[in-house]
Amino acid sequence: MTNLQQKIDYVFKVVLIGDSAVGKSQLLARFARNEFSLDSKATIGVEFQTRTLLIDHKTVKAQIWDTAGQERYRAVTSAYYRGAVGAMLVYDISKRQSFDHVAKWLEELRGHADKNIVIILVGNKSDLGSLRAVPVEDAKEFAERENLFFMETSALEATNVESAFLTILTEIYRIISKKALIANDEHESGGNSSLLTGTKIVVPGQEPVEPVRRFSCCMTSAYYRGAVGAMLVYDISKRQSFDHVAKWLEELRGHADKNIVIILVGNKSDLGSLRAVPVEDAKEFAERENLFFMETSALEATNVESAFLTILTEIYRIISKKALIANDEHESGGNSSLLTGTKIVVPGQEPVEPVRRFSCCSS
Ligand SMILES: Nc1nc2c(ncn2[C@@H]2O[C@H](COP(=O)(O)OP(=O)(O)OP(=O)(O)O)[C@@H](O)[C@H]2O)c(=O)[nH]1
Ligand SMILES: [Mg+2]
Repeated sequence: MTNLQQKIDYVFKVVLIGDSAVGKSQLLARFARNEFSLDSKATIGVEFQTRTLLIDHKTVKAQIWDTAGQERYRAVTSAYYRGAVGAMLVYDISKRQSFDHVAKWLEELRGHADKNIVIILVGNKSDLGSLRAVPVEDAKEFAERENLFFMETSALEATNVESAFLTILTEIYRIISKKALIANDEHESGGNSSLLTGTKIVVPGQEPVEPVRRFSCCMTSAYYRGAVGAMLVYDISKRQSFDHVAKWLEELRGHADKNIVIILVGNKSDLGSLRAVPVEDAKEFAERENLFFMETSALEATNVESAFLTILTEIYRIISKKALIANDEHESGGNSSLLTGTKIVVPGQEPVEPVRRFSCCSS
């Protein structure tokens, strides 16, 4: 089976947090690509990498999110934590301060993430034993008190990195597979679920045997969580795909932020001779439902750029207008009616914005 054909059973979002320079990005580089760099640059904004692995004969795609430990580079609103089912809280065993800040990071995490999120405390740079400033016992004790997994790692020597990630992923899998029977979309919607659900990916021809979902099409609300834009696509040469648009829209509106920007896209405009959906029908529908609309051809590269730019520009317009009233309090809870996205901070262009609720963590 090639990678492209691989069936993915679950996607688990895991976030990395902890002070700057403790090695978050290098732990991720080691886990995702088996790479390590000594002159790793401080992370700016948000990045993520994925690795697909097998757990209990299921294909799990780990989507690991990494952000800056430095406050001024952090892009973190609650959007960073939204949908996360696991977290790796990293300190540097040779930097006492990075361990002293762990409680603050945990507070931030618990304030923003799903309450059942699986957390592992990681003491990185175990290769620097001679410079140790945090006794293993202190960290163990803290982890036990706070009910966290705990492990010391070295991204440099590739010690326990695999093991640390596998510990969270396996625990997430254990919880989710146990809860699969009681999980349903009603519990999940709202983004504040007490169920740890992850994202179950349904691949055509490989539908899992499970209770019928509210919409026979598609996915769980985890897919929509945090989305600020949506492209609803049909095929202009397949009437049925247009007839289903209303169903997709209903699902979208039932799961996503109410201010999500939506564009209806009639794709395969190159197949004009096989047209089964008149432009007018689609335009009318889009107007009635207050959607943007465009016909595209991915094959001929017609309007594709334009369609994506239409949503992105509209999202930007709304967000920049709302920036003045948006704040973390509104966002937290994941049920915000504000379209907030994730603010990415670019070096040399730090935004002037109110000090965040947690001043913790970077020196
Ligand atoms: N000795 C040693 N150095 C490490 C290890 N992991 C990371 N480093 C080094 O520590 C420095 C910081 O690593 P990063 O991964 O960039 O740190 P970070 O936590 O992502 O920092 P921010 O992006 O600023 O939050 C780099 O020079 C890395 O090479 C490790 O296991 N052992
Ligand atoms: Mg980093």
